Amino acid sequence: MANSKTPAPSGAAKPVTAAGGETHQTASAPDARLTTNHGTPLSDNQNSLKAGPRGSTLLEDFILREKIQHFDHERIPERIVHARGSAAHGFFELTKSLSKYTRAKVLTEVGKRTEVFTRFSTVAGGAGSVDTPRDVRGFAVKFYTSEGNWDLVGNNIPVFFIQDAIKFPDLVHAVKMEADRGFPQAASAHDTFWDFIGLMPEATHMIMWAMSDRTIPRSLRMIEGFGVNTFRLLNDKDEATFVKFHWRPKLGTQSTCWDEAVKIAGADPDYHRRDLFEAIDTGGFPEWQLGVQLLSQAEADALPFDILDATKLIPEELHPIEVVGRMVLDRNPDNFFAETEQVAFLPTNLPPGIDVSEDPLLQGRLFSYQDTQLSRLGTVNFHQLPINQPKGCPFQNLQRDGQMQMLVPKGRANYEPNSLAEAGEIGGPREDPKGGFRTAQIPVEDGKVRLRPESFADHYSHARLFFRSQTEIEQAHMATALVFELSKCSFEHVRTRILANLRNVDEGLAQRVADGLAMKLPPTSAPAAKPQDMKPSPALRIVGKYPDTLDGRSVAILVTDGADGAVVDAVRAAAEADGATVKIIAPKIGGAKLKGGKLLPADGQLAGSPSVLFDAVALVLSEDGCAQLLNESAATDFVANAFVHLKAIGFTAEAQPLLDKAGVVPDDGVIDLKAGAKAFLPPARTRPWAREPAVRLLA
Ligand code: HDE
Repeated sequence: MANSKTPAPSGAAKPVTAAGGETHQTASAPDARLTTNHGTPLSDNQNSLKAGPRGSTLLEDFILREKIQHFDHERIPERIVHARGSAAHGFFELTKSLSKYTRAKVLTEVGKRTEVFTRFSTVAGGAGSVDTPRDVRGFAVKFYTSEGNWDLVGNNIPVFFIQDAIKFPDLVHAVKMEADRGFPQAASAHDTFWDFIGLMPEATHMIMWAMSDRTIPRSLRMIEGFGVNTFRLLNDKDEATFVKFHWRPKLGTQSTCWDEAVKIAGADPDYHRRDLFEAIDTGGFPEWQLGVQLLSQAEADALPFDILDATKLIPEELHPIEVVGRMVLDRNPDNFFAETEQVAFLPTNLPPGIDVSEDPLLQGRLFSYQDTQLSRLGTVNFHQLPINQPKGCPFQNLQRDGQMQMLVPKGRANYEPNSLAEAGEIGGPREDPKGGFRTAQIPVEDGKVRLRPESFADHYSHARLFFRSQTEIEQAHMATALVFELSKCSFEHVRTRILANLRNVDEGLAQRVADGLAMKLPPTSAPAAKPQDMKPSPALRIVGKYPDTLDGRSVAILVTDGADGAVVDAVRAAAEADGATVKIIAPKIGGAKLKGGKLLPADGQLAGSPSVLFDAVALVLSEDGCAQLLNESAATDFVANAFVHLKAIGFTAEAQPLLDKAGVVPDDGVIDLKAGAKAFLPPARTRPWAREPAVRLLA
């Protein structure tokens, strides 16, 4: 049927536009006009070529075919893991030289800025899944160093589920959507995951981290990062030192509550992506310190566990973390697909002076990432994509051709050695024995075996260390998370096996989880090695370490018509002076008419801006405005959720009926704003943890 806006066919052979003159934008300058992919300028981008104005479309229309065909192929396979990600450009600046340990320029040239591209991700969900499931976060940094790219492809948790790469496909199959039903998406709370975990006691330490608040982060700007695997640094004399890499966020490590994370998923599925983008867009550049733990072979040998085992961490109380640089992310990508989607991280991208260890998890990763890019990006030439190309140094060799070859190499010689350079021809690049990449000379001791070393056998001491190092609040959250996840498992034997394993971590924890499930504690499972008590590491906590400002956080001020503008201004000024972003939320997006008649424009409408999206809230209402909100569930939810999610609530006296209806009970985090807007800041900077037992039955 003809589009109603399309002028009736006149019989004249003049082009007909669908949208009419107003939206039919034209250009005649060559650099402004639309073309096909091969450069032919278009005269009409509104209509396909048809047999008559109301007739069938012609196969001849190569312009339509090219456009539709390109569109049909716009998607590439998403990453098998870490599919959902967000990224940014920035720089790394070295503040302390590691020249004693490495010859890598990126770690020896103090003050030099190296460009980086950093991609954060969830692990289990697909590319279109939400940002806030309980999940590990990927933290992958590509440093464009002057000696080639260095990719530090890490996570926000310093250990991993498994010890050997051969178990990775099993782990990922178990956590992803179940094979027959295709759900749940982006969730570990289901039978196959916990079945696998129960049968793989080596995962227990990682499970302690996964059940902690670290896996429900407040912001990607507020996560730590870890290289996880052990690497080596090699100095000028090729002497090797073990190294563990750490990223520490300037804004501190901060988390949400589980119920809050669940509700954010509905309110804003792009919560973390938006937060990162908007922070950078408004000049609030996220920053991290890079720290290293350095260990000689003798120091590694003295550890009561194997430094090659990625299920173990080295407590920083035992080997301190030395800060050697900082990373700042200061530019959003120009194009999500070209950069964030097409970036290819490879743990094998190592500049001279940084080398791998024999960690069997890392060894498998050395193959996997290169391999996966071939199916994801489709060609061995993926390194030629702008986001993957080395910068500030040439990349050249005698590899040739392949699909989508973008380069035009010159010369006759495509082999090495060759002697054509001497004949005046281009002979190509040559190896550099001194400055090139060299592998650490590590003696190979044994014959070929397919077995797990005895030194990897202890699966519980570190899980115990992590649990016992936490504050009581964090321990309660872990126990509660375990109860939640296991309650989603329909097979009783799956739950029972986890309980049996937990007894090796901590009897109290196992009992709490059993009580939370209303199950009996089963006999303890037999550990491969007897768990040891290690000295607790308070460095592993989050609670009690929130920074003493609102830097990077957000405050909502809920207003109604007739609200007192002076109070709004005072709260806004105090919160902004403390570093927060302030948003005005009103029942209508047009804003609220304040006492005195002035219109205060709103940043968000109440129903679409629930309190889960903010770190603290202030209720500046008029008596009438409050009376109306008593009949609006979005308003009661706004207040009730702020309360149960342990947020500071500032209020004017007129808001009391709403506080009462929402079940808010006065405590240190509920602040009458007549005491002054500043009184609202201290509870807003943290979470009033003491409130939690009053609002949640914790395990
Ligand atoms: Fe990955 N991992 N991984 N992984 N991983 C991938 O590579 C793999 C592991 C990590 O933002 C894939 O390009 C194996 C540990 C991040 O693009 C794939 C093993 C750590 C990212 C792959 C591991 C990570 C990936 C999928 C066990 C923390 C996202 C797409 C031996 C140190 C990078 C891709 C980005 C991505 C394989 C274990 C971190 C399939 C085989 C341990 C941050 O190659």
